Amino acid sequence: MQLFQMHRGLFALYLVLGSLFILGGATKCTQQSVRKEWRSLSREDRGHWITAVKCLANSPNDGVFVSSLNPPDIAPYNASGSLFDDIVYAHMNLNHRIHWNGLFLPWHRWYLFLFDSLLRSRCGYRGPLPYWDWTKDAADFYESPFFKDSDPESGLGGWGDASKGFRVLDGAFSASSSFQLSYPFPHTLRRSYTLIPPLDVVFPVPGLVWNHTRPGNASFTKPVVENLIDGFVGDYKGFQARMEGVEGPHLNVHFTIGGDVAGACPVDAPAGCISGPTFSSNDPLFFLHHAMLDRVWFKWQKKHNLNKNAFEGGSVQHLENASAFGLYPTGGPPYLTVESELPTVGLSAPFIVANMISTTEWPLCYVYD
Ligand SMILES: [Cu+2]
Repeated sequence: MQLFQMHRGLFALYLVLGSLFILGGATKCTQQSVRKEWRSLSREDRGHWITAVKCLANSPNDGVFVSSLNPPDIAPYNASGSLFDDIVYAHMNLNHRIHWNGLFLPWHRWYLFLFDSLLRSRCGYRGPLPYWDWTKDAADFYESPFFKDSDPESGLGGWGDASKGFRVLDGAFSASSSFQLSYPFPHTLRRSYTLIPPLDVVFPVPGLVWNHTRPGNASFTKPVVENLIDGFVGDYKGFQARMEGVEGPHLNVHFTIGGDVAGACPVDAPAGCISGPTFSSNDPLFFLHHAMLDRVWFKWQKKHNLNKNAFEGGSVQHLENASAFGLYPTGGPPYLTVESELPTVGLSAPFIVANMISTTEWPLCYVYD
């Protein structure tokens, strides 16, 4: 309990210092960390990352979470959840403010930064932040060796067992491991491979036309990513809309994996469980997937001077029908600027969009290999 109080005190101090740094603008990077592809990490480092993630899932939360939106379609906050659960709940609570509007890319960049910072400060992780280059697995996603690492210490595990509600039974995050989830109800990790994600069910925008025969993995091949990085010169809105939209890699990786990372309630879920992108960060794969999306943004930013500091987008998502979504795929008015604040629900010092544009400037200080 004493330790817990001390953490809270330190955290409050951190919040104050963080704010001062932002106001003063005097902080510089002392070094640049290099984020690496999961499979280029040593087995030891993969094990260390997984151990740190499980440590967050077995650490008490800091009692600093502050609700921002309180949307009616999510489970109530669980004050006795773990620190990992608090991170998941931040994504649930803010769902409508951070998807299909201008905050999508900068907010998820902050979210990864927060997760990585906590892995280090609370659970002693010292290795590189891993990303997952799913273009290497797109050709035969189901059979990819990526999903066949069953090592109980360093393996991410594979597909869930259909006869057991798609619970993952192998790898370090298996049902019998210490990795237990709270939201939207207590359960263990699930993955449910889906060749052609039913986008009209999982992304219900009335009137939206999509191709019912197109496998999800067609949306995250190497040529798709190359087109994203090479295209949309100076067109931030076009770049984000393509990445986040129905034909882009963001949704399709989430929904091809299925289960928790798709925010899908299982058939045996208690009443009141509502599917949506909310609890998708339950699966640690979420962070590897979003690090890859972040890397694609990083590469696009480096590709052209006009991309480097590009940012635009609305603050309000428009999923009410296809024509509104077509008009405002990255949000409608009021419009955001780089001075707009990122909602951090008390989990870190406040940041603005401008803090998340350049990865090589404070507070981020990283590059991708
Ligand atoms: Cu998200």
